[in-house]
Amino acid sequence: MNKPLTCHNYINGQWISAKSGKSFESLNPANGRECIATVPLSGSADVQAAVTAARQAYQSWRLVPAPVRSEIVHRIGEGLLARKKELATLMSREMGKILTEAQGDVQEGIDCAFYYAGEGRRLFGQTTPSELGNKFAMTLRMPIGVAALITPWNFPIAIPCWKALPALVCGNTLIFKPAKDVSACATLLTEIIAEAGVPPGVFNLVHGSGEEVGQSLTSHPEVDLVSFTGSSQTGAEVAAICGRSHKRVSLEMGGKNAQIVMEDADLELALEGALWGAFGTTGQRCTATSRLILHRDIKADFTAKLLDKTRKLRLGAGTDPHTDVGPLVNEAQLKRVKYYLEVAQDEGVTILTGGKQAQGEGLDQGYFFEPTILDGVESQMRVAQEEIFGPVVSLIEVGSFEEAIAIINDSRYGLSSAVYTQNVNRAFQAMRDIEAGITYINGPTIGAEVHLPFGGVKATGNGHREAGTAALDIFSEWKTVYVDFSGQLQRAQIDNR
Ligand code: UN1
Repeated sequence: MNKPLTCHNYINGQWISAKSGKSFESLNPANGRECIATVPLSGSADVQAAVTAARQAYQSWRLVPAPVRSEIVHRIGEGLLARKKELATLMSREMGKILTEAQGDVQEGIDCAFYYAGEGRRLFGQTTPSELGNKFAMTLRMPIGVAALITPWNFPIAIPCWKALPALVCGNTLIFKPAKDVSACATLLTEIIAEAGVPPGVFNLVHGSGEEVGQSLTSHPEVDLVSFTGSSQTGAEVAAICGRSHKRVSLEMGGKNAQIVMEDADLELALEGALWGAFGTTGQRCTATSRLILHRDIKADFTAKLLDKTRKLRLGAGTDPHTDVGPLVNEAQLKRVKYYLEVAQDEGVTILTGGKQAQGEGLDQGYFFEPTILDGVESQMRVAQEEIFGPVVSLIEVGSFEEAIAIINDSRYGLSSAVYTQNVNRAFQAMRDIEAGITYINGPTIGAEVHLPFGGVKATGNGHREAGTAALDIFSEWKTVYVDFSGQLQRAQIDNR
């Protein structure tokens, strides 16, 4: 076991403890007895210090030319690249995902940095003719101010980067509140951001709970924008608080993503996709496949093969290179997944494989759950409607493409979706008719790239998209500018008529 790290808050360019002097521990989910880090348990006084610093720094940061701001973002990318292995290993120890996926998570942050570094030299607005002579019209992207970034534990580097890097390029100053389970990863990320040359107060880190730190950021009158990724339930509360004080709020919430496999699909490809989509990251992605909608003609064959592949998945610590599926992130998640297995039994579904906490050598001290396949699931059942966030996938049988589309849309969520078919007409109908922010044709529900918009419809989002140029619309505000060089009063809609 390595010696636990000591984490600090990062406020106004200083690494400091919580004002309360209290701390909590971040534990290894593969071995709950290993403490990864001790972390400041912050409260509203720490939030206040961070907001004051961010508010003050905003006055100069907003005036730094965007191409200069983006050079710092480029250096953040270089820092992430140089420390990719170190970050990935720490992530694997701290939240359990397997090493290759942890490296992918860091890579997503690197991609994001290099993408938004370029954006600093674009940040395009529009120029457009005025309806009046000798008058010029254009739009400019303006920063919003102080932004709070509240992020989850499942993508400890990628998701904070999706938020922080476009926000910095746009000229905002930030307060980062990571999930408690990934405090050490957040600290290392902050170290890299600080070393890249972000001026004091521009990027602040406050560790602690959602109830304390999250709540106090969301309700703080000097915070102008909240960008939140987490559950739909918490997102609704965040939005309600922000709504009352006219804060901009961007929400990325739950999913109940499905993969359709039609009778004409390339079955081997669909199988690989299902396995990766359902059990990659132990099912703990917002984009994870939690429903498999299978055409009845291929269902038996597909299910038998899926079962065979699922049973071969090796559980273990994410840091072990032989592991396919790591632990759940903490005890609460383990309880949640166990609870849904009770629900499944009450609903009368068949557990084809898995269904319980995993036992065995190397597994007893961790939060391991067996990869689970539920059969005989009907669309209205709770296991087909509610987000489980674990290695559990439900099989739903359909008799036609139309029925498959109806079932995929029978959800309060709408993040990711996938359709496996060789029929081009069906593929295009699916692109048009599926109610989701993301649709994959012949690919799994996971695997979004940083230069395209990411987000969902219905209870998944509130109309915003992260990543790509879409993120700039979260972190900047349009200013419309008219320049009249006629030297006289010109009245729009009235003169020249
Ligand atoms: C998430 O689970 O919140 O598309 C993010 C994917 C990843 C990002 C997932 N690139 O699965």
